[in-house]
Formats: sequence, structure tokens, C-alpha cells
Amino acid sequence: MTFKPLFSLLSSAILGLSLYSSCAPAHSDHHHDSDSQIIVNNAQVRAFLPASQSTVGYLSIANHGEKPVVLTKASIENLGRVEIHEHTHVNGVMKMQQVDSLELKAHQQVDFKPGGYHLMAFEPTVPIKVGQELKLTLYFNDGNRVFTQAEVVSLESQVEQTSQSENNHKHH
Ligand SMILES: [Cu+2]
Repeated sequence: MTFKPLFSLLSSAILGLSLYSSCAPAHSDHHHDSDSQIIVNNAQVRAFLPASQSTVGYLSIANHGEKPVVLTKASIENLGRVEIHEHTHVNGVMKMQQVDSLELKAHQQVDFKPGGYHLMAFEPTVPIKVGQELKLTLYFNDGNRVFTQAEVVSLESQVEQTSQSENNHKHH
């Protein structure tokens, strides 16, 4: 029978394919395990306003994996301290508070945006300027780390982008 050799041929072809596909995504980081499927997009940090001790950062994180992941920490190049914050409504008043971790369920995406989750950054070690790209690292509780580049934007361009997306929402 030709079944056996055909089968082994087939399985080695499948093996070759899956090896190929696991290598195919262009990961800039080779430390994390190959089954990590966390995609970070649109990272931006606002330049510090005059006399301000803190600034804010936004991004979107998507977990394309089959398992939940827990974000525990973020860091940004040239910024001494970064916290993960959320906004909550307490008796009609919007407040923000630091969170220790943020779980993303399988196939869940979380957008950090005004009025929701956001990063707060403090203590710049060197002045940061509009147009710069700063390395942003996200740390997960399984030891996984994901890197992205965050663009430093001005308050003006951030407000513009935000009001644009709010306008888009109104038309939906
Ligand atoms: Cu905050």
C-alpha cells in the first residue's frame, strides 16, 4: 500500500508549513514565546505640558490568542515611571485610578483612550519632544514582554485625533 509513505510525506509537509507560519510574523522581539499573539497598535505619548509633572499615553492592545493574558506593567524609554490607569464613574463624577493589572480575554482588544484606560507617565529622564519615537514595553504576568514604538505627539494633534474619532462615533 502507498498509504504510509504518502502519510509521512504529508505530515512532513504540514510540519514544514507550520514551522514556516510560526516564523512568518515579523517579530522585533525574540525573547517571548512563539505562541504569543499580542498585537499593540497606535501607541502615542503626549509631550509634557509646561510645568506638568505627568503626561498621558494611549494605545490599543489585542489578544489574538486562545488564552487570557494579564498586563501587569508598562514602561516607556526616557520616562522614569509609567502607571496603568482607568477612569471610573463614582456618583456621576469621573475619577481616575491606578490599576495593578488588566486582563485581556481570548480575542479581546482593549483601547487605551481618553475617558478609559490610559497610561500615565512621570519623571522624564531627558526632555521628550514631539515627533520622537520612544520604545514602549508591556509586561505580562506569564513573563511575556511586547515591545512597540510610541510616537510623541502634541496636545493639539491628540485633541484633533480624539475629536475626530468622537465625530465618527456619532455618525454610527
Ligand atoms: Cu490617569
